[in-house]
Amino acid sequence: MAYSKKPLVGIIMGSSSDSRIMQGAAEILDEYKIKHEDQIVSAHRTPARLAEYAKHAEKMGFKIIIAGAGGAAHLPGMIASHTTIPVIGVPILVYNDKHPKKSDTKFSAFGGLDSLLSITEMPSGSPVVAVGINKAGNAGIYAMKMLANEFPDLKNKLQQHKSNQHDSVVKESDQLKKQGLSKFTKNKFK
Ligand code: C2R
Repeated sequence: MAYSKKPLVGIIMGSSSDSRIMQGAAEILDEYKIKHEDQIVSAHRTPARLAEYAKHAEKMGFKIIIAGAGGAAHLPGMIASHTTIPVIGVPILVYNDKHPKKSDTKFSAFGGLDSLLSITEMPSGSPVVAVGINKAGNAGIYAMKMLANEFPDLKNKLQQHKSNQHDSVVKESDQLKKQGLSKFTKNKFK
């Protein structure tokens, strides 16, 4: 069962290169049948479109916006300045393979800390929450938690998610105990 006919969550990202990370949020929402709409919007590259997107998000009635961006990650903060919809920021460790020959420019020089700080260090009065660097899946889970206030069935699903996590840790611990650390590690990471 889907929770609504219309999307409840808007997922945006600064560039197509972020899609490999941001799909982690979509995976979780899809698993729990929460509809989302996905777009590329950049505060830097498409500033007018950013303002239009905020209006679109309000019109669509999105409950949450998940915004991922790397480097000078102004997208989450700027979208938050255009709307009252809560924004969850996903700091992205820039991996730019558009210039494969310049291997030293592939990764952000600051390892994602640049994006994290750009997202979290908002001025007083304009908050954006953020998950860890590249942790788009956590943004999906957090969005579910917020939606569970409105859709009680999602609370049960979150409970189930927690209990699955618990069971998988216990299962691995049993294997580790049985096989011993060396054998377990060789098998797990072969
Ligand atoms: P390219 O791979 O397209 O060069 O983008 C994107 O999120 C991406 O991680 C490199 C990085 O630039 C980021 N970007 C932003 C914004 N727009 C694009 N941080 C923004 O408006 O905040």
